[in-house]
Amino acid sequence: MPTNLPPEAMDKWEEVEAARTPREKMEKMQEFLKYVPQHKGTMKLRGEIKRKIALIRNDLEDKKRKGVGKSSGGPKLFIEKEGSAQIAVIGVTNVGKSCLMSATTNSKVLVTPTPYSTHEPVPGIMDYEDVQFQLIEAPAVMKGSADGRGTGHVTLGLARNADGVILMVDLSHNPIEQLELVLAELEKSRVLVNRPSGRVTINRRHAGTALRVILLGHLIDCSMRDVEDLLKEYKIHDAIIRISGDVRLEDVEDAIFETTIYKPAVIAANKLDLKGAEANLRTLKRHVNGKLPIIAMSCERKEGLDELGKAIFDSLGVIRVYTKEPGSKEETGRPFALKRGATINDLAKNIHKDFVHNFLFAMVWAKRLPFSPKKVGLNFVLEDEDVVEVHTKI
Ligand SMILES: Nc1nc2c(ncn2[C@@H]2O[C@H](COP(=O)(O)OP(=O)(O)OP(=O)(O)O)[C@@H](O)[C@H]2O)c(=O)[nH]1
Ligand SMILES: [Mg+2]
Repeated sequence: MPTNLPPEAMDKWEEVEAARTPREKMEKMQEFLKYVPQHKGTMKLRGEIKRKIALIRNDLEDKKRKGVGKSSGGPKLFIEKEGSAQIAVIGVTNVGKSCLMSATTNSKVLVTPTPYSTHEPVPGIMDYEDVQFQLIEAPAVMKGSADGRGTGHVTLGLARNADGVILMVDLSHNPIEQLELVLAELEKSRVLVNRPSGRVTINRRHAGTALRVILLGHLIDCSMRDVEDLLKEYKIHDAIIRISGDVRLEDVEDAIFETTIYKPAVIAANKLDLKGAEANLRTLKRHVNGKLPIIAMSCERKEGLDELGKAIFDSLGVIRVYTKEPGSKEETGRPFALKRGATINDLAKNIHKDFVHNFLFAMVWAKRLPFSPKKVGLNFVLEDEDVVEVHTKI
């Protein structure tokens, strides 16, 4: 057992899972913590649960401050998604986050040399070719953000909730230090920007479906039986568990608490126009060593903005699919942004919930097809820039 929790803790966790309101969940988590012994093996878990409690508490206090129906109040923890993807702009103070918002979006922001001038999340829509991303400027990260210093929980909560992140650094002085500070705070709040080699996903199912472990990778320090036993100890009896890459029992436990999550990221290396920036860019590139894409830019001179858009698009692993009405020559407006590997079935679900039910066939126009258009079924795998006409019964 990675954390060696006593049975009482396992029972409490079941109550956490069953809680119906955020307040109840928070209270049950507090009770759960009392049963978690304090030793090195449980440090990560305790930190994570405390972070979750703090997030719920912030949210509840925020709602209370605002009152019902009022729109003023403290920083909003989560911002409703708009566009094809939500991207959090994260960085230490003064790197030019607001400048990026003002250069690429319609949002009203304050660009100023005064540090920590953005106090709450600011959303704005950025166009990249014919897709739209929602950028959200997060209040600056500082040392201790992950422990709640400043508006740390808001900033890191935004990163956790977004579909991807822009890690912004100022090239005019020590970008490596800035990047490492931000990465350390993200990691402390269990947000990773490099895809881990192993992955565990747990999909809870209704009672009676039993446990099904699908092993696509390797278990390093345990057997399938150990995985099943661990889940049962947490009272998880009905779920599909997918394991890929190299996985330890500890990673399975992480997945139970949904602690570690992965976010695609792009480094925006800003202020390329300033003295010393070119040399700093070179050392930054050596340091990152190809692990993340780096876009050199100057928000003030509006240079590198298209490259940033492309890097975001590529990192998210999305494809654009255009639709048209049967019989029409014209495509209908903006494309659908779908995950790479999406099928006609996914597209149909995105168009309308009845589309799958009433589906007859689809016609696909694409350069890669020897005969285009091609008549296809729901399982056809789409690619970027495909044009689709869906035919339904009604
Ligand atoms: N030379 C140069 N200055 C820039 C660039 N981008 C931003 N700045 C300047 O850097 C300062 C800080 O910019 P902001 O956009 O307010 O920085 P921020 O990251 O939003 O900072 P906080 O929200 O206050 O933490 C301002 O004086 C900007 O004019 C750039 O590309 N080149
Ligand atoms: Mg700002």
